[in-house]
Amino acid sequence: MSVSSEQVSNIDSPYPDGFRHNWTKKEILEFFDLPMMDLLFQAQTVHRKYFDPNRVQLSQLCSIKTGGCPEDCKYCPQSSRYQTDVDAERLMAVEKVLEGARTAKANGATRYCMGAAWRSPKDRDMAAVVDMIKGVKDLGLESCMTLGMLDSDQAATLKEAGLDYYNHNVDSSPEYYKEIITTRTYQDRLDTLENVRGAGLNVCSGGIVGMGESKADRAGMLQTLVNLPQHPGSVPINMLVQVEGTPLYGKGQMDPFDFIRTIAVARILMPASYVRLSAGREAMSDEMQAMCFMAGANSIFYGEKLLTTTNPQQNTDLELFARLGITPEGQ
Ligand code: SAM
Ligand code: DTB
Ligand code: SF4
Repeated sequence: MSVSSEQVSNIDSPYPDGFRHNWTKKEILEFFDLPMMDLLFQAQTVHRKYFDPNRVQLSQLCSIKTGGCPEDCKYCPQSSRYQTDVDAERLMAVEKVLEGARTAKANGATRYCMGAAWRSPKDRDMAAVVDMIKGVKDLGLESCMTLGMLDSDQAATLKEAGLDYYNHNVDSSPEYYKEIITTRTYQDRLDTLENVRGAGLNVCSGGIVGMGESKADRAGMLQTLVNLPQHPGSVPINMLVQVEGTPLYGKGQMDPFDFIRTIAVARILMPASYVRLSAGREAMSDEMQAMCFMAGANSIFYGEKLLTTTNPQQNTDLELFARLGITPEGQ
């Protein structure tokens, strides 16, 4: 079975991007079932049409409000329902957040992603959040926030403040999602994405693999993302970071090739989107990461910390880039 890369775009597409937004699960599974080398070749071919294959974008995370979250996401160390090492903290002071942004810029990141362990932002938090966005923008960095569910007024406020991207992941397939989170529905997530799009913000949305889901679930997650009215500009693909105390701790490790396949299929389906090799890189070998870049990943989280867990040292990443001949975007 071979699938031509021409199938990803369609000149008759009613969508302004010219891409397809009507993929069936069966079609997506056909990509997953390709021999690995054929899949990688197709993904590289698509990737090279839209991007320089030797450039990777660097995003730096900052946890502006850590822990104490009322939600029950079974993967998350920040939920107050699980006993983890994460202590609940208050919203960080704006100046502290901007200090982190200056360091991120000095280290070569081009996007600063601020995350809060909230179900959704409260009115009382919005003034500080707006100041953070303005400050990051003044530094000439792209700004991204992930604060939980947003209504359309909140999305408009963030847009007005100058926010570039809003991250809200679908996390898994509609079916498997119910096994992972019960305190908000899949539809709630889609509604937030609609509010974000409606406000004119760029969407960053992806999910997590390695939570015990099936291949069909991975296909279903990508199906949700690709069939949105607009492909998300950024698609973070996280490999579950297993944190002691969370219900998903102790799940068997997934086959690394299945992770790489997910990246490759995301690349083929959403040719012009940034596909981010996100959480979980510390558990990956250099060779696995290189295969992810070959599969079309062109963005990473950079810096020693994700939100609450560790990420590879900057020097380690820069050495890997040098060995692969990869140049960070903006340099
Ligand atoms: N609280 C907000 C929300 O959930 O919408 C924003 C922050 S939340 C930590 C952002 C995303 O991080 C989650 O949707 C999930 O995809 C990812 N994430 C959280 N914990 C993770 C873990 N242990 N491994 C991999 N990804 C994780
Ligand atoms: C995303 O998709 N992954 C990031 C970001 N968006 C907010 C978060 C990863 C969190 C990993 C676990 C932790 O450090 O707490
Ligand atoms: Fe809360 Fe977000 Fe963690 Fe879910 S993923 S428990 S909403 S911080």
